[in-house]
Amino acid sequence: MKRTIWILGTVAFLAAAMGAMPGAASAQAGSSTKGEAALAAIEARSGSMVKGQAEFTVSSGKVTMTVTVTGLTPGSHAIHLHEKGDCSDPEANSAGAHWNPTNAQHGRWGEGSFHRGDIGNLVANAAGEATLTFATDLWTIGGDVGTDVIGRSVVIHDKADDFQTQPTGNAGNRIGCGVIRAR
Ligand SMILES: [Cu+2]
Ligand SMILES: [Zn+2]
Repeated sequence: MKRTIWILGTVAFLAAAMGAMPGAASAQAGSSTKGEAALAAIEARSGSMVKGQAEFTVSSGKVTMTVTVTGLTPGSHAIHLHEKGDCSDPEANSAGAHWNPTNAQHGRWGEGSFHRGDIGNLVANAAGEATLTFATDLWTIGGDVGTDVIGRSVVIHDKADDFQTQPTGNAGNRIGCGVIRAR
């Protein structure tokens, strides 16, 4: 009897361990992470007044991102997807580098070499408001790890992206950050 209980316990443990493996997790992802929409709530960092959101939807094989932000200084501000879904640091350094699953050079989206997170620049009006709509078939919501935006972060910078300086675009401080979550 004792031995039977031990075996059952081992089976339960193995089942739990397999559930945590990447292969098994993707089979479960249908209900939890593979979806048609995602959202990042953008919060202020580096002492800024930035607030906003980035919404992601899927249509005809493309992901469309719609960003609305307030609290910016008028003018251009770099916006990127960064590799880590972690905005906990006061200066958003926890978000890591630009999302770059293809090991590319930083650049301008759609021209030569560019990171998968190199969205470009937001342009804020005199009231500090900016909106941007961006669509691409290079991203997915819940697809392959090299395309999946879930678990990345949206980062907004103090300065404009110059599309040349490696590996950051010389965009300065990280003034807004939001983790991209399935919804
Ligand atoms: Cu950035
Ligand atoms: Zn980049």
